Amino acid sequence: MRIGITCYPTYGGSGVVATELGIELAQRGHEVHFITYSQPFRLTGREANIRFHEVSVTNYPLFEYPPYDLALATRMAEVAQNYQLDLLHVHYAIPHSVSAHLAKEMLRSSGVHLPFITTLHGTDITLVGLDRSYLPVTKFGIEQSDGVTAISEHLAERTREAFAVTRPIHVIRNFVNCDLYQRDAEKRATLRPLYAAPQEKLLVHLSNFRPVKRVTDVIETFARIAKQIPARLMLVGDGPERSLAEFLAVRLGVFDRIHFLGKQDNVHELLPLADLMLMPSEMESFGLAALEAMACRVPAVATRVGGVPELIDSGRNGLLYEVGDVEGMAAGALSLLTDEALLETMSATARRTAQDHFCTTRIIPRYEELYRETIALSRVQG
Ligand code: GMT
Repeated sequence: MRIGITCYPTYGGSGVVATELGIELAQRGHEVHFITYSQPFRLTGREANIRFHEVSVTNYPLFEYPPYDLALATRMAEVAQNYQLDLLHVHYAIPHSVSAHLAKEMLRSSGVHLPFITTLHGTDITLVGLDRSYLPVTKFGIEQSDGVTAISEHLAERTREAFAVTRPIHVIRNFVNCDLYQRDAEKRATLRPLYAAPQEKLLVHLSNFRPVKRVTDVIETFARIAKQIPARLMLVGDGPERSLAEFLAVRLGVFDRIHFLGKQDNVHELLPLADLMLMPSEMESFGLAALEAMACRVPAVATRVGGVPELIDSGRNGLLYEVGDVEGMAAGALSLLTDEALLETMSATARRTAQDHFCTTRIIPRYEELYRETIALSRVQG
């Protein structure tokens, strides 16, 4: 198949999922065209079967707000026509589904059919999409899509409720490449000493440091852990809450125990070095960061929100707490970090969960199947 993919190409779970999906599809022999405003950060640009088409927005003094959505629709239509795309798959509803709809209508007048699928990732529904100024257009984009997927049952349900959507929403959960994301004893022995001494436990948090991630709860939890046992924390990512996190780390006396690593492209090399992940988010429609950690045998201490319970079964492959319960999260983390056998069992179960349910080998065929069905149906409907 020839598939166009549009996403936010910079840091963020939806961009990661879209890019990894494109890479996996290309490896399976499909021709993949990324139509985005910059090259997705996990792409090297040298992958076979993948092309990148940049969307550039022309500015003009009259435009206080340059019309990105229109430039995107135009580029989608051009790429679809020039490369005879079978389908467009957009990630994050706003504005991508509306631009895709416009592109589809532009092409229809020249007799070209371009079905499109929208994947909902979370904040496009739970935060941005619910804003009154975006709600009607988000609903419209979802309804005009030829296929809709959501990354968890929770998100599918929220979408049905909030937007009164009656059309089918296919739940296709986040996935991880279990060959890339795994613990390698040799690499761990070489790299772990860069971040922690042998007697120290190593925790990790990975996010875009937005308020919804509650990075300050990561610091509060870690400070309680570091009071009891020798421990260090790797903070991977960057964003608006970083200075607040640094300020709190200084105030709680743990700044020198924390590695602020900023944005990193090689998270599959960093995650396996840790013993435990902290993900105390206010909301997570799935929690891709926890899945990536679990594939590397790193269980997560997380919050019982959104789609997280569809991934973490508390007490078996991780631990779940209420939002803001930093005392509980610290106590839970300590109970694992001070019991080698328990941590080992939970680490193995976390890896097995990733392998049995969320590996690319299980999830990618579901997207391929949906693409085939959608293309076939759109040909019948003309
Ligand atoms: O979490 C973010 O702030 C980024 C956001 C995105 O859309 O880029 O992530 C969402 O999509 C991820 C991939 O599907 C999910 O794993 C995250 O749980 C989801 N984030 C939220 O729902 C807050």
